Amino acid sequence: MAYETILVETRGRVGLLTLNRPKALNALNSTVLREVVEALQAFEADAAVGAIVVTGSEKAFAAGADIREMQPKSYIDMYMEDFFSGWDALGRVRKPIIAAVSGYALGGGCELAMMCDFIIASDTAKFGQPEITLGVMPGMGGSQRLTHFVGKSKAMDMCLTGRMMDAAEAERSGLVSRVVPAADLLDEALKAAAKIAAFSLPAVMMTKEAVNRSYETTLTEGLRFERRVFHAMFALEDQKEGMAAFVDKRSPNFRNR
Ligand code: CO8
Repeated sequence: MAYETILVETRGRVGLLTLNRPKALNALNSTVLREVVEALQAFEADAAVGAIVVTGSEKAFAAGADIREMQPKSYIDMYMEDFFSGWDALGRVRKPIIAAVSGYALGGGCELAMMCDFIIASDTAKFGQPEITLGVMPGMGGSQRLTHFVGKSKAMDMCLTGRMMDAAEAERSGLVSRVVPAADLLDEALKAAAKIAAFSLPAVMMTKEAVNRSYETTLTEGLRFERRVFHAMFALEDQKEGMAAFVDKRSPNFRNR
């Protein structure tokens, strides 16, 4: 499938999606949205893919929603189109998605990274929600997800001043899981994804679902959900294999991948 604004390939069992609108620093317009969602749904449906990496260029993961596309729109345009609600489709992808972020991840770019399951950043990464400088506010989850990641004080600081956060601060604040040298970013992200993709896919998907549940519910309900899913995993062939392999002191050979 040929896309206009993204590149898509598979490396072993990892699906790799690269945002590719270099002239606009990967600004997210409607075409990017349609293509990203289509490509992720294709990875989701492909039994040969066990994990996904989303990345951009060295200079920009994505510099935000496309300001030129949004500029002429009226309230009624935004409302009737339910502008950018299409990005909600990312939340329905059940396979794990790693964001590999180098350079600018601003506005919608930061929000796209936060929609992924975790973020590996290069030491050149810069995160920010600069919408306030444009007379608006985050509209793809930034005011909510950033607050969950970094807490109220830092989220307020980022959203109200529009300042950028460098990679070291992003790691300190819990926005990213690890920071690696820029030259190693893609390799490290692919390595992490390949590791995940070698595990039992149903176990991986259930784990993702359980961690995400913690954002949506109370501790008591979350713990109940975790226990139910944990019990259900004893119906998996891969549980038998994983535990037998440990006891036999050999590597597991997971079937459900
Ligand atoms: N949209 C459109 N074009 C962009 C964007 C963008 N977000 N960012 C960069 N570009 C374009 C520039 O216009 C420029 O194009 P051209 O060469 O044709 O003039 C090209 O990319 C290169 O950019 P610069 O020359 O500005 O590159 P610099 O290295 O000088 O600066 C920056 C890089 C600092 C990243 C700068 O480009 C910048 O500040 N960009 C805008 C960042 C921003 O404000 N992002 C937030 C956008 S708003 C948003 O994301 C809201 C999300 C919620 C929407 C959901 C609604 C429901």
